[in-house]
Amino acid sequence: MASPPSLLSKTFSVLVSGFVVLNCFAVDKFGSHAQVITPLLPVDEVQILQNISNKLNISNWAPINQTSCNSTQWKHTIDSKTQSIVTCNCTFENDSVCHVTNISVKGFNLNGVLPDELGDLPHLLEIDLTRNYINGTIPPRLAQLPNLKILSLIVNRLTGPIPPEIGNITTLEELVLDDNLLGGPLPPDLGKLTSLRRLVLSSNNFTGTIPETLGNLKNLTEFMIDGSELSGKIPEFIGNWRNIVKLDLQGTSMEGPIPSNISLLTSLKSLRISDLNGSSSPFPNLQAMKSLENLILRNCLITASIPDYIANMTSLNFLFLNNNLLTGEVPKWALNNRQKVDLSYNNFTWSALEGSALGSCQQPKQDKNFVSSHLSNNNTDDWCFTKGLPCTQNLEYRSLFINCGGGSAPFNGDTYERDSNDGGRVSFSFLPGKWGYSSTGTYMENTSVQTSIAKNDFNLGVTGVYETARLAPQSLKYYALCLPKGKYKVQLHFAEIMYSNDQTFSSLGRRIFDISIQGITLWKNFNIMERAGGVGIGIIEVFDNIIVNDGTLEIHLYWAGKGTTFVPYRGVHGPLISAITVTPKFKNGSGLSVGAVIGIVAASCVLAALFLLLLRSKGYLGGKELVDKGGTEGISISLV
Ligand SMILES: *[C@@H]1O[C@H](CO)[C@@H](O)[C@H](O)[C@H]1NC(C)=O
Ligand SMILES: *[C@@H]1O[C@H](CO)[C@@H](O)[C@H](O)[C@H]1NC(C)=O
Ligand SMILES: *[C@@H]1O[C@H](CO)[C@@H](O)[C@H](O)[C@H]1NC(C)=O
Ligand SMILES: *[C@@H]1O[C@H](CO)[C@@H](O)[C@H](O)[C@H]1NC(C)=O
Ligand SMILES: *[C@@H]1O[C@H](CO)[C@@H](O)[C@H](O)[C@H]1NC(C)=O
Ligand SMILES: *[C@@H]1O[C@H](CO)[C@@H](O)[C@H](O)[C@H]1NC(C)=O
Ligand SMILES: *[C@@H]1O[C@H](CO)[C@@H](O)[C@H](O)[C@H]1NC(C)=O
Ligand SMILES: *[C@@H]1O[C@H](CO)[C@@H](O)[C@H](O)[C@H]1NC(C)=O
Ligand SMILES: *[C@@H]1O[C@H](CO)[C@@H](O)[C@H](O)[C@H]1NC(C)=O
Ligand SMILES: *[C@@H]1O[C@H](CO)[C@@H](O)[C@H](O)[C@H]1NC(C)=O
Ligand SMILES: *[C@@H]1O[C@H](CO)[C@@H](O)[C@H](O)[C@H]1NC(C)=O
Ligand SMILES: CC(=O)N[C@H]1CO[C@H](CO)[C@@H](O)[C@@H]1O
Repeated sequence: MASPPSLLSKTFSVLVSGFVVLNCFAVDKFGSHAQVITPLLPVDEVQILQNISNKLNISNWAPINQTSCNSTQWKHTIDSKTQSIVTCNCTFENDSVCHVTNISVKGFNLNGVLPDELGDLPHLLEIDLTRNYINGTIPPRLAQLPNLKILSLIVNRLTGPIPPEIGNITTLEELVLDDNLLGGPLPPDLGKLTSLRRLVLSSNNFTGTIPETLGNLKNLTEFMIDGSELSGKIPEFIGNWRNIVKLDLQGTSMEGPIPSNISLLTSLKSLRISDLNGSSSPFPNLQAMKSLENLILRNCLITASIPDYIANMTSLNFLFLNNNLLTGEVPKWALNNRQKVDLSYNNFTWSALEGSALGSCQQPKQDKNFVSSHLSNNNTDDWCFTKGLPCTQNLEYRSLFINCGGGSAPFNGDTYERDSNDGGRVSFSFLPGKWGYSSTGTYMENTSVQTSIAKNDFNLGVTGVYETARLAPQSLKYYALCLPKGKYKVQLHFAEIMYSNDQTFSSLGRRIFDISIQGITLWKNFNIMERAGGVGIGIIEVFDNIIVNDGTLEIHLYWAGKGTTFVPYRGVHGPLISAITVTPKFKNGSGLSVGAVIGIVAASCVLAALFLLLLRSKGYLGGKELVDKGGTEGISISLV
């Protein structure tokens, strides 16, 4: 990947934008000879722009003067994601006066502070400062802008709340603030923004409940609040949003059930809800959503069979209903069509039709994942489609070394096995009787990024097993299979290798996922960079005394919607792991006298896990003193 452009770079290519938005030169209609008048920016506007430029640390606008509207300095386009364009409307006062209408500086790594002075340019229609390194807070003074339509501040370092004053910009059509560090409750004043079409607040730290007033936003087409701490029930008033096309509620702290009036949202093309708390719910009524393209209801406690009408949704491309309590049989159409289907981790019953129709455990069907989706089945070859992945071979005493995402590699005196299968969409892979993984989800926002292998794009100095890693968009489960009963030590090796180590937007990634082993959540909101103290640093998380009872050891890394999703490009999120070590804590054949101990150990495991979570929530375990930055040996967490 090319290094991000620098404003100072000498090789900076300056392109004069092909579309001329301005009419900066007007013809004097009354002169006998046409005379060219240069329309000018008012002097005070020049000063305001100078101050904005200083505060944002924009070097390529200079020099700013009254003729800047007609300056090449104001039109740099490198590519669609990297451009700095300021446009003016020069038709004021008989085409003699210009005012700035659009400020769009995207992908330039601006490292200044968001300036109040943006509120002093009353003709502004658009402020777009996507993908920079800007800090500060959202200025309440923006509420002075009587015409603003678009405020887009995606991927920056902004903190603080959304000021209630923003609710006074009633012309606003797009408020797009995802991938920042904004927090606090959402102001009820946002309900006054009745022209709003896009409200995108994902990947921030908002708290509280969604204000009732948002039910007034009848023109909304997009509402996204993934990965925030927003809680409460999913509000009934979403039924008011009859124009909504895209509704994203993944990884919040909200509760089900999904309100029944979701059935009214007939324009929906993309519905994505995940990780609901609360009680189980029936399948929401989606019958009228004829245009649905993406349907993701993941980990939503849905107890029902899949309704037949889904088969009639001809535009449906993604059907991900994994990690629910779905019952009945897997519908035939889900096995045969061209949709991407993930029904893994459910409670389906086996039907005589299935078997080969599901694919086989060694040869997955393209774009389908049915791992662990059935309560039982009658065919030992189909073991991986049954809950718990029962061992159908002999139990075998052994250790396991996996180089996730890489080839076979020696490391710390052991040989780590190859795990370099990058089938892209192939979502599971098993060596029967040995080990395997199942990956769910898709990088939906960026269909070109479908790799499941992380690349060290920024040339971070990582070595050994840390050079490569396996990635998953949502959930990654590794299984050690057919292990004898007993206690095992699990070591998980991590190094963040997808973000840069500099002061650019590519360094602003926050990869956050949960770690569970044997179904017990041992880390919520695990962040490799935070634990290791930076990018490109290997750490090992050690989990001692993991109990295997029924042959299978399950390591689950799970993206619950938290963290950034647009750094360094759209779609990057989800668990990443470099290597896995599993070693038995007993000697081969040394009499597995663990039986009696298991109950006690299991109980203390739960207690220890709860204790750990408590410590984490109190901040005691977040400290860097536990992390050895110097080497690859990291902290050790002992469960018992
Ligand atoms: C620009 O900033 C300077 C220094 O902070 C300040 O004195 C001046 O009033 C500002 N001008 C405008 C037009 O905001
Ligand atoms: C402005 O940005 C340049 C590099 O882009 C940096 O060297 C300089 O320190 C920044 N200035 C301020 C005041 O932050
Ligand atoms: C404004 O700046 C441009 C360079 O961008 C320069 O060519 C022009 O002479 C300046 N105009 C005035 C009035 O200073
Ligand atoms: C420029 O401003 C005038 C007056 O507000 C408005 O009528 C016109 O549509 C604007 N032109 C453009 C291209 O936005
Ligand atoms: C913005 O970040 C700079 C360092 O990059 C820091 O010096 C400054 O205090 C921060 N300003 C605000 C308002 O957070
Ligand atoms: C919004 O505007 C109204 C009337 O213009 C004003 O009374 C109110 O104080 C403003 N609210 C905020 C939060 O600025
Ligand atoms: C809502 O959208 C419609 C159709 O685009 C438009 O006519 C109407 O003015 C919008 N309402 C508001 C309050 O902006
Ligand atoms: C999110 O907010 C909570 C408190 O509301 C705070 O403890 C936490 O540090 C914040 N996280 C981030 C990433 O800002
Ligand atoms: C699906 O469409 C077919 C043909 O249009 C129709 O006969 C059938 O009733 C529909 N099924 C459901 C469950 O809506
Ligand atoms: C689903 O299966 C799990 C066991 O895997 C069981 O505990 C649960 O009761 C089942 N739920 C339903 C609704 O069948
Ligand atoms: C599975 O086996 C049981 C008992 O052996 C039998 O009753 C049942 O019909 C079989 N189910 C299927 C789907 O073959
Ligand atoms: C940079 C820029 O837009 N320059 C334009 C200024 O106006 C003259 C006359 O209309 C154009 O020829 C330039 O291209």
